[in-house]
Amino acid sequence: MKSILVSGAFGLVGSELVVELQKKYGIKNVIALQRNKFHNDFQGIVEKGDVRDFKFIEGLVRKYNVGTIYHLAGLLSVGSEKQPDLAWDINVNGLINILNLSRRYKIKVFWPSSIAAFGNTTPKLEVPQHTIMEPTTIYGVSKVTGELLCQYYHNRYRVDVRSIRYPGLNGFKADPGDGTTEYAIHIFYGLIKKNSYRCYLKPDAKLPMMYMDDAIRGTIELMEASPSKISVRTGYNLAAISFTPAELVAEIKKLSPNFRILYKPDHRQKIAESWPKTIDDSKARKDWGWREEYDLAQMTRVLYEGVKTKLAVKKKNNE
Ligand code: AKB
Repeated sequence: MKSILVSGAFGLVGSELVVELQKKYGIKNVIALQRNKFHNDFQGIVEKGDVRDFKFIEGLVRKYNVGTIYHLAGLLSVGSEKQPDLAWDINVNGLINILNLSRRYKIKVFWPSSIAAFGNTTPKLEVPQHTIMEPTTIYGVSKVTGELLCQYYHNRYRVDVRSIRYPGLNGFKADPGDGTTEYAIHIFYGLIKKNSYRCYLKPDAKLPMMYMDDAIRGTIELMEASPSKISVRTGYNLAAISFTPAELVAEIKKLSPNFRILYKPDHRQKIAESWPKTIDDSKARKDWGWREEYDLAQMTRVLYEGVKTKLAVKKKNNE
């Protein structure tokens, strides 16, 4: 079979996606690409390089006979606001390189969009698939641009590119990135380390979220769906659970009743306020059968156990 290249392979999504792809397609058929951060215990093929370097990525495509790219490399919302030029360069120019390679070598592509593509003028509740998209962050601007590029490359060059507007994704295998929804992962580190957390969002900041296993399964299902089922070439709305920090804290308190939370909203609250609270994902459900499995209580339990085990292993290794 042709091989699968994953950029951003050791990021929050990549760390879990690569393992699932290896299980499904074989360890020899998955190439993990990362710009700088490496996991020493990684089992599999790994390449170090930058998605902005067209010649380098083209070299990988030829060397490994790549047929599919999961192009995950990119900066998140908060990190992008710190370095808008870099965010544009990586998020947009990196994607253009991947799309041009896909056009030339007939590669199938997955690229993640985000709820950050929405903005203050988007309806807050049950956001439809087609709606107003006027994001306020450079990250959101790069996501709307990316979605339109994907649709353009599909319409003009028949590139088989597929995308999801990811909600906040919560997993424990990789360290959380520099995003806004990531409080919902950081809170578990606070819980395990000191039974407390200082939250940078208000208690009622409701956001669309999803447990990582659902996101990984949904991503692979989208990529495996027959092209005849794909009617959206921008980014599919995908929903699972929407919750506020206060609702998450209530779940955490069922596991650790003395958990303490301090709310100190900062600039990230404004970003959260510009995003919707709930998403209408009926198109993804109808087109390719999307269904989430984890609710808030299940997600809270697995994140609690996962982060607890991870930190215990880390501590043991440092002793
Ligand atoms: C972020 O908060 O920046 C990301 C996202 C919703 O895309 N988690």
